[in-house]
Amino acid sequence: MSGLAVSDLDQASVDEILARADELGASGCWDDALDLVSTAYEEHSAARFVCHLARLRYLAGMAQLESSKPTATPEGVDDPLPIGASGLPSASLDTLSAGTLRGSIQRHGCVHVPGAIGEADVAALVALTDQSIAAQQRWTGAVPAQGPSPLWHPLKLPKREAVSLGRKWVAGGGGVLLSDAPLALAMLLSLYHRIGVHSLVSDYLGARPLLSANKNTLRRVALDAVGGWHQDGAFLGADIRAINIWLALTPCGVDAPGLDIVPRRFEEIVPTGGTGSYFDWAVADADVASAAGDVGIVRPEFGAGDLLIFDEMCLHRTAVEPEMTLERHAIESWSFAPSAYPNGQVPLLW
Ligand SMILES: O=C(O)CCC(=O)C(=O)O
Repeated sequence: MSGLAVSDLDQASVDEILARADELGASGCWDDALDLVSTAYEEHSAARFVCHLARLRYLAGMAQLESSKPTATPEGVDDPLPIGASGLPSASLDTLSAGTLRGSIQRHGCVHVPGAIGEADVAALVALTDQSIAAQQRWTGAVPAQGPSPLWHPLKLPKREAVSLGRKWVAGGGGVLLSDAPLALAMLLSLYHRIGVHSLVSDYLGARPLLSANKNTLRRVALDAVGGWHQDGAFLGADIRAINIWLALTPCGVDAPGLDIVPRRFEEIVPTGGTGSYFDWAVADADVASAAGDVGIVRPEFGAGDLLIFDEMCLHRTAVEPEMTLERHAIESWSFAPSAYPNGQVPLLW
């Protein structure tokens, strides 16, 4: 994906390409529509192309949900990966398969993939995160006067869906929804395609994934962040098929907020809202300690470019301590099988 270059196309030519993409979408050819607009962006850098891509992914996601047929949960489960230096099952991306991912999640709740993303891509994503946060902070609630910005352009949605995104809450926590940061979204998805994350997630879910606009976030976690223990299944609901690709963009876990994890499988949601829990969906420390038992809690030291892959049953929290001195950048990216998609989430075709 190209950056913030100035486009060589006039508005009428952009209009024409976008109209053609909308026609393709209306006739059900969503991939052709997405290809047409991403190629046009590659060639001409017009901001409206990359902004329209996010909207096309939403429309395609809705169409996919409407037509999706039940698909069985895939069954291949291999032995869990060995525990690595982080205290979690670990593998390189090219040796990780859906079977070992399943086996490791079913035993230890997650998989750590050190150094999955190279330095140049990490640096580009950190820059895009900072620029998208800055663009969002300039937001007054009005439509930007200069037209759509590829850094921050709120995805246009019906009111109920727009409200469900909780944009102000996400911004208050130092985040930007990826669906509102079209250039970062396009770059991340193209990167994940190129390095095999898309096919790993598809194999794991047994279907082409739908992202959730609510649960795909660029984050710059501040030192005063609140880290409530939780399982995402506590608010995503039961009977879903989900996977989160969490990407550390800066080193974290020692000087910057990382993640605390209970590295065991939970078949149930651990009781929430106990004494001292910050949110009603959060788990109190005492309940975490008894749920963790002998397995205990792991606070890995993540490097920039590491992935942590986990599902909705993994018990985790943002790990933050008064001694920490640095902010942390990361991207949270939840995907779901269309036939087991959670209620109330806004779909984006991946
Ligand atoms: O990045 C964080 O600190 C929190 C991430 C998280 O809770 C998640 O990805 O589900």
